[in-house]
Amino acid sequence: MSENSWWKRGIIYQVYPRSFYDKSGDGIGDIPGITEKLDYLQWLGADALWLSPVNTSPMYDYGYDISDYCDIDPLYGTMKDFDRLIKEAGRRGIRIIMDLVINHTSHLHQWFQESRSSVDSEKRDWYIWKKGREGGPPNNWKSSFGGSAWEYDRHTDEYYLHSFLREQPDLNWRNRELREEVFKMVDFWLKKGVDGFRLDVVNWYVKDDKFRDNPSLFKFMKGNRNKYDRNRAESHDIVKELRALLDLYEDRVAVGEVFCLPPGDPALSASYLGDGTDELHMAFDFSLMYRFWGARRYYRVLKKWYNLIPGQGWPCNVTSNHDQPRGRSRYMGEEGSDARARLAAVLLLTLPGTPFIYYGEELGMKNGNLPRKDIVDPLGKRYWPVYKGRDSARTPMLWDASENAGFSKATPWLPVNSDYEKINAEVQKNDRYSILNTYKKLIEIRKKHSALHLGKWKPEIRGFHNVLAYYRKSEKETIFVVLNFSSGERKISVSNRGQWRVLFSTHRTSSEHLTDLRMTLFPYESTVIKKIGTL
Ligand code: ISL
Repeated sequence: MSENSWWKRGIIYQVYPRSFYDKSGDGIGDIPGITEKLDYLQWLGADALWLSPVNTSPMYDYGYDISDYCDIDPLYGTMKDFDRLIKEAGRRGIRIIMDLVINHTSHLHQWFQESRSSVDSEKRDWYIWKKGREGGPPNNWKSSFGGSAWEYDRHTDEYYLHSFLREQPDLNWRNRELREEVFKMVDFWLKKGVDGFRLDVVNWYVKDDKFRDNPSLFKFMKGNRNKYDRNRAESHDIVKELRALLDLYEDRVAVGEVFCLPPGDPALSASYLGDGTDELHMAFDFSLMYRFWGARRYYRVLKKWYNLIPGQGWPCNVTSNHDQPRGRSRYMGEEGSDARARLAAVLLLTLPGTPFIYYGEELGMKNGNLPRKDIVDPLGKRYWPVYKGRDSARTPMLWDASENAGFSKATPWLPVNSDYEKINAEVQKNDRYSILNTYKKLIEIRKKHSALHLGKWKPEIRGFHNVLAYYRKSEKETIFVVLNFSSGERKISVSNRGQWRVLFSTHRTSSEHLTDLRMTLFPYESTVIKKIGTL
């Protein structure tokens, strides 16, 4: 792992395949559709695509329930289509990262079918089976998607564990044979040339071997609520083994989804980086995603996060994904939302750590506004209207102003956002000041300047009066980033005499030179400037 690893310099773009581009004309995005849009992704500057699952699946959880790890779901195409995607992406310098969903499989996976068939099945122990307790489930563990985590199976009079839907039985990671089989599958994809994996709920793999009840008292205290069904120390051993496998290949990457309740626990996320060389290359921390808008709040979260990253470890940053409301809608305040989306882009792309961009985020795409009848996410169906589920963040990518936003010739699986005539890639490509061009420009600048992708982070204004400012410094360069989170003007005065040139700004032109960092910031201004000489 060198300073120069591609994933340290680069930008990773998350594609939700169902919603990206429909080539086959059935209303559902597909792999040939992704291949078709590679030129756009290259133009934007994506270095890698993380694909949400494309493996065979009955789609109870839209692909996060896999029934065949070594094949592609026919809805998305064929293995040949996938091979072609890798090849075509490679030609454009774009790598492919797959979603590795190995906490659980689909209930239709052959392994589970066998496991369920009899208590004597060779694969019985590949899943987690237990006898009931006092006429009920074995313990008090809850499914993250509602109800008990145990499903009674009449056939053998035992319960199986499912941390999510009952159609997603949890694998038993304590079983050596199962482990080996999963690693073989991982190796299969590595040999095929995928550049890495995003590990779904990596901190949930191993469960308590005594199946103790989770504490019900103080259950809302961090870590306590899921004391026995998640975050067990043994999950780290599995991550280490996976890392060792990846290290047999050149420059492959593993990024883990570390999910806990309440969400965002930087210490837990950072713990999955091990000593920085022996576990994950990167781990998501969802703290930024769950904070309300504000410079001080963001500063605190970031400071904590960076302090926890081990010496040789590497952070990453994420502000949107397929499980949460879109950043643009979360930042709130209609009047300021465009400006806030821009500021969020500058923040994401000037911070230390690999930026992850969720498809459509680069357009400032908003949440879809879906009526009950259009909801398909099992979570939305179950909890409507208290929680409407995740569909609103998964509506089709907005390509242009034509029918269905250019996503598909058929009726899309989720309705297209109603503002698609204004917010779409084509319109924004032609507008120098669009959010899309903001992303493109910032990505370009980040890659060009070592200070931005490799440099140290030195906070200068720590969120007071809603302004955040920091230096990024490498041996060769000093860059200053200033972000005004407020809707009012703000004056800053930082003493650093020298000649500064504007690299990017929401309000200033690149011909503007400054001799000091005394500025009156416009509402929501974000500016990136580089030191070009001393006075
Ligand atoms: O989506 C959530 C609620 O809004 C989260 O609790 C989510 O369950 C958690 O982030 C784990 O997510 C991952 O695993 C799930 C899958 O449904 C999600 O899409 C995936 O990102 C089960 O595989």
